[in-house]
Amino acid sequence: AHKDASFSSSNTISKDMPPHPHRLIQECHDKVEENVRYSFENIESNWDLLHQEGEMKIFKMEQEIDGIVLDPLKATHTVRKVTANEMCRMFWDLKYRMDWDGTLDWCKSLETLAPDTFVCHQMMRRVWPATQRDTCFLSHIRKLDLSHQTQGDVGSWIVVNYSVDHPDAASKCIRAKINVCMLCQTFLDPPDTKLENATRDNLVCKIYYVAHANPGGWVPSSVIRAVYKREYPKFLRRFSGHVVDSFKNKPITY
Ligand code: 6CM
Repeated sequence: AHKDASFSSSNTISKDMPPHPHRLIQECHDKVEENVRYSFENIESNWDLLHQEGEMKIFKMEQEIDGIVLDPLKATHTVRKVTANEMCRMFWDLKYRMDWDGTLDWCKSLETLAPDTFVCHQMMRRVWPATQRDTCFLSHIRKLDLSHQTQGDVGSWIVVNYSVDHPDAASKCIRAKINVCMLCQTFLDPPDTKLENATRDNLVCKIYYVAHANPGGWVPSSVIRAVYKREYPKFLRRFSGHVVDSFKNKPITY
């Protein structure tokens, strides 16, 4: 029921909460469309299971260009007691970032383009023996309308983080390039629960996370693959645990 080859930004934009206009809105539409497609693409034989833990599954596809590791990464996870909105909001909103992202020295917003879109500059922690990396990316959150293709979905949200240039993002280290997305869908368990009667115990959030990263320069492939193998499961575990803890006594937001 999840598969549909005919996504376009016009048929996934939520009618009740369309995105705010700004100078990079078309690029945001394109990245949303591309990442919705990546999220729902089938895992074929060219993907390897990197890690499995409960309902969390992380796959990678080995890919190198000129000796630089580009391994795309795809993860799916199911987390209970939270909604897609809560997951995506915590992933997007910079004020929570340092509470869950252990790979960073710092992060800051360089420019707010709209209430749902800003330019983020982040410094990654240095990983020995590689040179330190930073990233500068547009971060955009939006409500999706996937009701036409997923039965039982009571609210879908997406965050896309994709690299952009910005005059205020000067840096002395190496700039990594990213195209990352977190897409979440809320379901109710049991499925016939009335939305207005649902409690946190009825919430099931399905997560699709896709990361394309270019380290921006050579790093020994064994080092970068070891970092990914350690850090992506840690991130998904820590992030989802943090969202569950943060919202446990709060009213539900779809
Ligand atoms: O998605 C994650 N975090 C977001 C908020 O911070 C944001 C960041 C994405 C960065 C993705 C990883 C880029 C890796 C670039 C190459 C670095 C090479 C370092 C040298 C190592 C030897 O979307 C969670 C990110 C979890 C990262 C593992």
